[in-house]
Amino acid sequence: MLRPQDTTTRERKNLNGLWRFALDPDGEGTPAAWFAGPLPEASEMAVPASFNDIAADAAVRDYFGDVWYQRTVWVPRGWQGERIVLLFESATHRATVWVNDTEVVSHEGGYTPFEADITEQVTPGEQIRITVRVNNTLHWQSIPPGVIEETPAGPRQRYWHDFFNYAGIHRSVWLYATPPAYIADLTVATDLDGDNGVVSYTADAVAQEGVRARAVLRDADGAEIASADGFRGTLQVLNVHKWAPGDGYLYDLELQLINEDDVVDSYHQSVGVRTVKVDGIEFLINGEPFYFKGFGKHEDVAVLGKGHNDAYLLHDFELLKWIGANSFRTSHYPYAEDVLDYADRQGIVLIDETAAVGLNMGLGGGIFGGQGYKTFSPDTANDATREVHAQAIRELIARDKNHPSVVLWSIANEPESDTEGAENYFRPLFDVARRADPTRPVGFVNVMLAPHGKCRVSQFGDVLMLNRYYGWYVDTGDLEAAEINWETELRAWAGDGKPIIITEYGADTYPGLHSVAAGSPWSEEYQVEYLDMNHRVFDRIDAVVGEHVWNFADFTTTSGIMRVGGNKKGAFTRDRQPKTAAFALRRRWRSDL
Ligand code: BDP
Repeated sequence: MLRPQDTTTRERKNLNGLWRFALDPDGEGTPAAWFAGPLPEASEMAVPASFNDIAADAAVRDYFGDVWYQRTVWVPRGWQGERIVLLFESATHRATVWVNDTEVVSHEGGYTPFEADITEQVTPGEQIRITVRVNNTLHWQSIPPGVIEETPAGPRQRYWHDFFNYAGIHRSVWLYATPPAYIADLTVATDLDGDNGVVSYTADAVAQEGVRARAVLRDADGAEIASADGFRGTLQVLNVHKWAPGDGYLYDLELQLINEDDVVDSYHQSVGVRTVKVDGIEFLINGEPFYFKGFGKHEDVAVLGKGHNDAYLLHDFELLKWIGANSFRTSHYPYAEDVLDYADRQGIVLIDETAAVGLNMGLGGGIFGGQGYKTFSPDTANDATREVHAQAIRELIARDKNHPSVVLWSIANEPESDTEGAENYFRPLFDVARRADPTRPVGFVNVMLAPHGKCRVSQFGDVLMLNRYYGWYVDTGDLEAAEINWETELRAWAGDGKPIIITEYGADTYPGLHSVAAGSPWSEEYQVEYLDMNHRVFDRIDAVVGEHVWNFADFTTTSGIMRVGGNKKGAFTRDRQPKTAAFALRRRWRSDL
């Protein structure tokens, strides 16, 4: 599936704005066919946004089940004879869509796009009604998982990940048109050959008889520098300007479908020419050792929840630049595609993660209240869950494969990984990722409960990604003990001979809480002492090739005795003001100051 764009042969219409909206707590909408007419008793809802925090109403905020979105739209009258497609960049966690009275598509998974060819359902120049049933319930066969538990006060949604279950239509919705013969997919891979670059491409087309393909590569100034004929081919880039961390130089690859001498479809793909390789304990970008400096982030802001917002996108990247970060992880789900496009242009490096978070009942007991479930079993995370997980990996890679910023796939965050069930669950998922993308390393993020010697899944990864909280969840307030214990564990991992990225380390910090007493958890001073201790350990171990502080900014979670208005491990507050630790990180990461 290609992202909609305007080209000489394509046109798109953005459907963001206010949609009609209704909760459906009694599940009436489907039997009563709410799609067949105006939504009854509808209010209005912003798209893109999470619906949870828009209304000042706990019943909306904590709602789970079906919600309905609806709007009408005029199909542009110039689209006669074109193929017309309706695309959602995401709907969390699943959706079914109707155009007028006809169901056109259903999709599982809250963070990847889906589309429907609606050419047969529409007439250019006429109005259509689009109705979407979004469902945000988490269960054992969703990624991420959850359960509905009966309580004396009624059913409650429980889940085991540490961020709020924001839901709704979080990203753009598009109506777009292509010619009937169209480019359906395009994959690029790049390599370096001395001073020159190599761009290989493969295209799929739904083509009419006699249509041929041509690829034209242009530099950032628009000058044509190479071209090739065919649905697959290789282009040489003399004296290539490489894509590199901090230098988001992009070429433009235009793929054309040509009938006789007419270009019948044209699609543009930006291309960053770079290589990624793991070699021993090194993580190489363009053959040079790369050290990850940055954060695990979240898509999480006031009012919008997980709704994409361009102003926050730019501001967050400005703060990354200010603090000297060169990378982040899209914890704990695929982010909006605008984020990846911008990372490409900014030369920010990404670890790209699926929404497989909370597959760990060991953690459920300690932090989020006793659960009493077994993670992997026929009744809990099972073969059907793994198939949904596999599909989430395929869809992530299909969507993000052409982004030079993405250098590493993370197929899960902190799953149970010290049992036979975990080993059996994960082994084939690594194969799924490698088949979908043979060009990038693959890993998963290991949890403290599965330390070196116990973890049975890290053997499958090209890179070790570790989340550790020595000095926070263990050795709380005792950084001397934490330093010894952390270094001991890390040295054991270093013995595996793979590069290690510390994908999480962090301490909750209440902004404005200060203490002159060393070792005072929650204070701004303790966050700095805690980070300093971690950095001393990392700097002593060669295999450590990256440090991602948890978290870039404070974020919203479910309520609980461990959370004070959310998770407060941010270097920045939720409204992006720096804590003292932000200045400490800036001093460490900015070599130019
Ligand atoms: C890890 C999780 C992350 C949490 C973090 C924490 O990967 O989602 O928010 O720890 O406890 O367990 O702050």
